[in-house]
Amino acid sequence: MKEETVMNAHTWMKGSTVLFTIVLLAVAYITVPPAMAEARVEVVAGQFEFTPGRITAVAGRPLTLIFRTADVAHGVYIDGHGVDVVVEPGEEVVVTIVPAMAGKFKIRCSVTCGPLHPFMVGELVVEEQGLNPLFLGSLASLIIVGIGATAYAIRRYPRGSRDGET
Ligand SMILES: [Cu+2]
Repeated sequence: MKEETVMNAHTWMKGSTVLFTIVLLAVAYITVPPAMAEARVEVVAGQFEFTPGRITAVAGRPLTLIFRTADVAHGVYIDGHGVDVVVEPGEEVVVTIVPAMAGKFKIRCSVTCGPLHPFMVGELVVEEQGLNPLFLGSLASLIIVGIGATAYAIRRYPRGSRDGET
């Protein structure tokens, strides 16, 4: 009878721990989506390059680009992202994109700005969004708790003892 009470308490504890972890998992997954804060990058267009020449982004995460020119008017055309703007001296052009998929996309100057204009090419590198670390942490703790609870239950209540045979 006493044994049974202990086992019930243990089973309840195990159950609630697993339940708690599942709730934590769900909350982490819902409240912290991979597309977290928006990223901002300032880009200066000049003869005959973009600075930085390579912009990294994460798929699904908004990226705000702030363009300026260091000299004459330049254009900014980003392959596959519908960006086609002209940046005049003294102006600031702000564009927000949400890259849909991972890959490398060319950034070209679309205004003839001088002899080396055709070589004025930059790159947008979009990376795959990784799994949320909080989600992975919750998943790991769920597995550890599960294995621990099972191992403990097997040791504590070997086959047969549950029927009161001891
Ligand atoms: Cu240019």
